[in-house]
Amino acid sequence: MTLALEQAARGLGRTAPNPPVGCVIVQARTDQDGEVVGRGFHPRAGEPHAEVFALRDAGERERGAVAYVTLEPCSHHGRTPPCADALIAAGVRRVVVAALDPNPLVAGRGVQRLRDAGIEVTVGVLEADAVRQQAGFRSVIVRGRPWVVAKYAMTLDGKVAALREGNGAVSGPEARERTMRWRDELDAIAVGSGTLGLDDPALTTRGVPGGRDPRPVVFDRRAASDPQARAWRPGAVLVTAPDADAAAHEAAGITVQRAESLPDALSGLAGLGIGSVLLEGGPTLLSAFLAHGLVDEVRVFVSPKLLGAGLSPLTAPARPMYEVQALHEVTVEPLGQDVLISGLLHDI
Ligand code: AOF
Ligand code: ZN
Repeated sequence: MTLALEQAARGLGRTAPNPPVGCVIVQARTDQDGEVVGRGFHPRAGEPHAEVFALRDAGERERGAVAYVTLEPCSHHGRTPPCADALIAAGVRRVVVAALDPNPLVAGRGVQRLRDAGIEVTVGVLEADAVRQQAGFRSVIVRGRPWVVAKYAMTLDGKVAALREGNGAVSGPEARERTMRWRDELDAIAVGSGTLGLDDPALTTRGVPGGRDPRPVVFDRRAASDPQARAWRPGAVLVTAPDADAAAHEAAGITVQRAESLPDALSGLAGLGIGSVLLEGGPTLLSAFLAHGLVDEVRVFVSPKLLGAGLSPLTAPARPMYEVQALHEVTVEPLGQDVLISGLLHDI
């Protein structure tokens, strides 16, 4: 299943609104020993599912084999035919599934179909890892909004930027490399109008072999941002108020998403096929997301530097300590000179 999760990861950032899914086919010699005969992953919506690629890869060697799949094989005719049927026709003996498919069109029917055909099915192997990997897909189906990952880098005294000009990067090259990997893996990258105006960020993925750029999403209530800013490339989205004058952005070919509130805006993004969002700044936007309970995961780089007076990662008034939002499933990882601290605010 670990190999299947590695296969699935190759589709991260490319499959929305579908999930990233991986499949590995093993000819078992004994319970402890076997040979991987096929590998596959779902490359993008509209293309065949992971199981189909893995069966193709196995050639004729899948008969009597065990299939490891990170998501319950589908039972419905979508853009592609049911994978459960493909596995049955291929004559696999056993199917091991990491997580059930929350899609109401599948939701247990895939497993049932396999069992009805006499195939032994095990569910729940490395389930937590699979669910995390599929967070964007599952979030849209279960909650009607994308999975939001907030990311920032701060100094040892908790500042994300200086108050005056002369702002360089807070964190080092390893942290930057990690951020670029996340940009490659998440569907969209979001910033507020303040960050767009101050930094004119490109919001692209750089230095990742085979990498692709996330869809830029700019939260700009008044639609006052420069329509010529670097972030505006095909697929970019302007999120603005219902009555804002976005004529210049529309004329520039930018997708304009109008919403009354932040929660409505996020439902709108899900409707545009965005399952996961990397929220990269600034403090005003992050504070608004947190106030609405819309941040699911937090990834923070702490850099061994002291700045003194500067901008905090959050602008909103601090909550009283008894209401503080504590992360769970926290991990701490040294990255060069920096430390990456990550954790969840919500589960999926
Ligand atoms: C699988 N294996 O690799 C994936 C699955 O329109 P379709 O035919 O692509 O169906 C999309 C749905 O199929 C998607 O919403 C999810 O429920 C499931 N995705 N299932 O067996 C896969 N990507
Ligand atoms: Zn399928």
